[in-house]
Amino acid sequence: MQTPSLPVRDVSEFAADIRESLTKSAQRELPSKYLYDEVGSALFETICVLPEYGLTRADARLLQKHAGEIVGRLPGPLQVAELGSGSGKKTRWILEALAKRQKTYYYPIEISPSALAACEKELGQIDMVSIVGYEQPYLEGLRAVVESREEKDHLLVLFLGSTIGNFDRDAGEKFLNAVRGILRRGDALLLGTDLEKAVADQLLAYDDPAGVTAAFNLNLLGRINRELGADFDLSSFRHEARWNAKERRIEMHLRSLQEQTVEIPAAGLRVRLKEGETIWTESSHKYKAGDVLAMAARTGFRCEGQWLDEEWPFAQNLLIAK
Ligand code: AVJ
Repeated sequence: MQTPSLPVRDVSEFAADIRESLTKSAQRELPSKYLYDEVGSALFETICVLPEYGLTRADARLLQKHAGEIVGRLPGPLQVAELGSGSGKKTRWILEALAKRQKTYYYPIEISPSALAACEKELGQIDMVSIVGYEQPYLEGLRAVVESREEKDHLLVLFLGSTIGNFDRDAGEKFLNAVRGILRRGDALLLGTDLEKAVADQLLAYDDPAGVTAAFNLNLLGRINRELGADFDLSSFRHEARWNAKERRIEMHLRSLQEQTVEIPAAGLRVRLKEGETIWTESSHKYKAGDVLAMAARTGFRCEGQWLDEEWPFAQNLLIAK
């Protein structure tokens, strides 16, 4: 049986989210999770190889270097779930380290069907590893994984790439709390966090000279055009990256270059944008190594290990549910 690539339920949820965020009065917004359609996911993969964007390479380096030690600190038999699998490339190091000692189940949890497919393709051939993908939001997927596990199994949850940085700080903490609530005592969470660095470097990472990040950001409007029948003129917007010093985060915005009206039929919406007004599309919070430890302690975890990259400030944090 063929499943439709875009179930009706998703279109209306997408439309409702766009409607709510785009009509906020003080500052219009769009939810960053919608950046990753097929085009957005491909552009993000390109961002990850840009010299200015060191985050993904730092994340991968740490995993490559320390995967043996990380899994060695955890009791078996161990199953692996991942929140937002992305392409799955970095996860290979963990799965290969684990496959040396046991047969391993890997459960990527990912709302983007194209990312899930890429991940299954990338990791499908590892000996001793079986993949079962969950096309669901993070917490729902994690609940489903936990319900299906056997009594003897321990769980390692991967939340890599500093995806947590997309949450506002208190929402991020709430999210860790919710993850903890789903886990059993002794289960583990491997959390990747991008650390604060020189502001100029951070800005360049989100506003690269080749314009890949600009295209990634603008594609969100293209996606709304394609899926909700909207008429955004992408050339009437400009990508902008800002460092918000108070909140210690990079913000991506799309600035309207002129006064304009946009129709979004499937959301039943007409939006009037002023010249110079921005739509806020993403936040990437940056951390200090100590922030993560404090956050872990407040959300029911203890830190079993923290590994820092030497080239690009980034931390891999191994947290154990208390
Ligand atoms: C995948 C959320 C970690 O915030 O750095 C990259 C996404 N946005 N360039 C990030 C992103 C612009 C990325 N995360």
